[in-house]
Amino acid sequence: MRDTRDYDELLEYWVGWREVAKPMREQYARFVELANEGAGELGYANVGEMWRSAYDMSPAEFETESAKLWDQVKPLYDALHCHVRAELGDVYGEDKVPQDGPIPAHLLGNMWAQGWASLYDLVEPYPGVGDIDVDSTLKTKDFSPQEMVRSAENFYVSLGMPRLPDTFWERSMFSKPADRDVVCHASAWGLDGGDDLRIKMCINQTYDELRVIYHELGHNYYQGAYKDLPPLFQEAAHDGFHEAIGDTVVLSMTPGYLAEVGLVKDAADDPRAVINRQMQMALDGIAFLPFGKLIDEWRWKVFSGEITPDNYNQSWWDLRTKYQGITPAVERSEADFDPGSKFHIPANVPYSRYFLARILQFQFHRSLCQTAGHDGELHACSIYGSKEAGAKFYAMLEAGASQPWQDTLEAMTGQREMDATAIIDYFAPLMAYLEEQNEGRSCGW
Ligand code: X8Z
Ligand code: ZN
Repeated sequence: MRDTRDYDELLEYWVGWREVAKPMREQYARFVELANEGAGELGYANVGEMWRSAYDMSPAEFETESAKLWDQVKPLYDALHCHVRAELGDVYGEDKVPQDGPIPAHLLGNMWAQGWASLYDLVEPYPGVGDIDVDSTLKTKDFSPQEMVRSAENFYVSLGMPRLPDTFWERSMFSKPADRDVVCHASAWGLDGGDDLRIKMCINQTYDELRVIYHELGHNYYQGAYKDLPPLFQEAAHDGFHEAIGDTVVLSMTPGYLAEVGLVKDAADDPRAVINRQMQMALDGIAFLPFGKLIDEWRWKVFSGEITPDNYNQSWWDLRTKYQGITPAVERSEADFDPGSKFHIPANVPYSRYFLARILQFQFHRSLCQTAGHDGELHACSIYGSKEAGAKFYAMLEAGASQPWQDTLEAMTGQREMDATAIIDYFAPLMAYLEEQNEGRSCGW
């Protein structure tokens, strides 16, 4: 789906992937009953309430908090949506991509339309300006999975953090085994009280996957840092922090850093290259935000009983359209179970964490860049090699869950609240570009 631009071929993959989810429907409904029973025994009204209780505030306050963050970033998403829809209209025709409605969900270069980075070639603002094509370096230099993981480890080590233990290299799974089925969805493990760190992943030679490796190691470094705390504190400040560690490091993978470690040829000193790079990042991080928000909104309602099995699929698509402005290109019905096609639903992994992380990472980055003594615009900052930033970062990891997350956030950033101003400021150059491009277009769906 990353590579092809054939409407029908994409649709075939999109539909096929969702066939496997259909038989999950009944089992999922039963699972919801059982999980709620368990949550009830622990004193919660339902699983959704239990999940929303993990943020040192009431479940209702958490809902308000995440709605507030979404309101802050929505204008940026809407501007990106408008521009991408226009470009897709040129590629596929406005009969296929109507310019006043939601985008067909299979055209965004990703099975779930959750990250649009592979559409970059269609929307590259200034063709050819600045080399940010890490994909091609990984292929021409034929990076092995181990080398890609080593590159991520080296970043953390440059901050003064320890090397990963030998057992990490011996026991992790980096490649898809040929002889058996495995869950390929990337994960990081802190076993044996945090002494046995591993990742499990089927690594491909792409920039997307390189970023996932940096992300996973963020989990491992957290697990290694809090391992000596009492067991109840061996956790992140909240789960969004766990997801944000590696993502924060990814923000330091600037063209300057990538050139320094040989992943791109050279970093262009050109304002147009900044816009290109920001577009590449926004297709990943900004496109993701509504998706990150809606997954748990659907589950909160499922667990509370507001959404019932007879409207599982309809309510799913209502949210997908409301937040992401996308729509299925073929009719869906309650014989389908499209939520089941996304790993975290059957695996029952809470998802708000990723939404929070995509906002927190910029807050962390802003403060670490300050500590690193970065002078100039935030998007040009890489904390690579900064022992000062590394020490501050590691102190946050070592604190684990030993205090309310607001205290941890304050120690790190001086702020007690999650706040999207850092991500908005970061993307100000791209926002100006998008507004210019969207002039005269009618945005929205
Ligand atoms: O599931 C993940 C990680 C494992 S913690 C690979 N992510 C979400 C996803 O793939 O849907 C990272 C970004 C969002
Ligand atoms: Zn993760």
